[in-house]
Amino acid sequence: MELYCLIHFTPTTFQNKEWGFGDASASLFNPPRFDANQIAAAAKAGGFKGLISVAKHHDGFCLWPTKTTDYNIANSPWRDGKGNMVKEFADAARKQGLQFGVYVSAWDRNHPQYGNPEYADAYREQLRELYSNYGELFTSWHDGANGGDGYYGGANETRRIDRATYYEWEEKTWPITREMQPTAVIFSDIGPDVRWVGNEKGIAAETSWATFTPVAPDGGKPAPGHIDGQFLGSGQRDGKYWIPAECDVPHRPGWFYHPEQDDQVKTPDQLFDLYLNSVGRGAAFNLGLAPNTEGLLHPNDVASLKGFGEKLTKTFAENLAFGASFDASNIRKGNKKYFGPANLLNDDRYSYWATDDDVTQPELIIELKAETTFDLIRLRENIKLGQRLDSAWVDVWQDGSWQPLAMATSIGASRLIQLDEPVTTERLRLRLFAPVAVALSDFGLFKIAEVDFALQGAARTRADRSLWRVMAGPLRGSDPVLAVDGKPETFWLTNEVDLPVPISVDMGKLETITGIGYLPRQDGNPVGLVSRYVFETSMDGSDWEIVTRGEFSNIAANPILQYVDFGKAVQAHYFRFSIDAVANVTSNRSAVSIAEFEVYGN
Ligand code: FUL
Repeated sequence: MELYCLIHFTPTTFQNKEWGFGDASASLFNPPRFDANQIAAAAKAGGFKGLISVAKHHDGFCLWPTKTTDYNIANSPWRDGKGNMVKEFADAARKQGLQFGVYVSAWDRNHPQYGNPEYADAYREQLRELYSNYGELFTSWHDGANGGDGYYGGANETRRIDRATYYEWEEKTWPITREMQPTAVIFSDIGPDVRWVGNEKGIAAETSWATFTPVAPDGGKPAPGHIDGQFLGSGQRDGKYWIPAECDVPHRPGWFYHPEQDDQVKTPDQLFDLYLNSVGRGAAFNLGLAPNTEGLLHPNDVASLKGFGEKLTKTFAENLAFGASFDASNIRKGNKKYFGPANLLNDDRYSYWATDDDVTQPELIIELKAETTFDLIRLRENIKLGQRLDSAWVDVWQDGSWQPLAMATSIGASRLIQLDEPVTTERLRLRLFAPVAVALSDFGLFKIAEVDFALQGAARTRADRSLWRVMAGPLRGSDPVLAVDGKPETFWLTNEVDLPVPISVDMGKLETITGIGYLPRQDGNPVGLVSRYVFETSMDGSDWEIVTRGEFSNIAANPILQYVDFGKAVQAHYFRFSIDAVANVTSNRSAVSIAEFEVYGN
């Protein structure tokens, strides 16, 4: 399918949070203008082929009237408690000709029995309900976040589970999917059908294999949220199972709608780059859509999806290689009809050019019908016969000899190679390298189309940092000034210290503050990512007042700028940001890091 969308919408949206704690009243959930058709039509315009409803996120609120918990849509005021949002999404998807799937978070921060066998049974019952009443599903999506603090029916505590055994994925849970939705692919960190690519940036590795052997960090049995992630992005050439990757990435910085991110919606060009780095590397592209509190996608999101769809349609409207003649160094059994290179130009992804078994490094000379300008090359293997190609090289005929133009590794279901600049030529050569006979289904040349697009909305005003003086106690580690130097690539990092760790700033003048921003380190290293904090202000540097405290959820998987809006203006001369907890660290000793810390005014 290559392209589909994932919709995050729960009471969490109405709290302007990323991860709901599980304690939001169901009465919050009342989007006055909710329209599943607006969302499905926008996805369709973007060229997407399926919709996945987050039927339940970590907060535990069920968007359908379930028998398994009272924390569900029937107890919200929306449609007078008679609504079923999963149903509305499913119907809207089908009306647009899109397939439909469900995401049901295994972690449930509301359920009183979370951690006990009763909850694991209830979770399976939730899957049964969703597998029964919404037609054929194309996917059942399981994320890896599991266990931690939550409301848990009022207990307000931290609950850890054994990720390898608690849900009995293979023994009890996935067999339900196989039985009730046999054509749905199961997505999770470990597959078994489609694997997480290991980041939430929308990018697969440059060399990317569909074959993969999942193992737990301790070398034992893996499970969602319990996997050695080092090969998630690239897969493994000698992997034991066929588990291609899916790249999930939100359209906005966060998965849920936050009004302050209205001007940070990814543009059509950015989406196209992600398309090249996901679909163009043989993976699927799953784009997160976030309805606002009205129950609609913001106009920026709608416009960007439309622009992306136009860019895809225009770019791929015509394969510029059509009409080319081919000269292949070998054709399997000499049978041109079944195995000849003319098959490269039809739309059938399973008709192909193949070589004899002992020809593993064939060449193809391509004479285009006229001089042609292109900046994108597409290669596809007949993926039913596996991912055979180690690499492909494209050369161009120039001044009487072949000059290397482009190359790619691990071709797979689809490989898109963008050139640094457009090239004009009439004559090309393709060289393929595989350990076995090749089975190439597609050769395409395209010119990337331009589309007009402008985001609406003004950016926030950042407070001036030139007078700031930073104090962070007598800690070893890098200079805390790096946290406020305006350079996202540098960061303050301490040695292991007792939490909480405060960093305080004398702003040098009186400021009016309406929000703060924490940018986690951007080098990909997960050490020291702040997950809980307290923010205080002061007029004199000795009397402090708490303005806000909270959690930066999902920071390890998606380390983006964390913006906190106070919903009011606060006057201060000093502020103190205390780091209470760090992602993936359970003890109260840890290193902490900050790439940038900002305060915002009106
Ligand atoms: C993650 C979750 O923790 C995020 O909130 C989001 O739902 C993403 C798609 O999966 O694991």
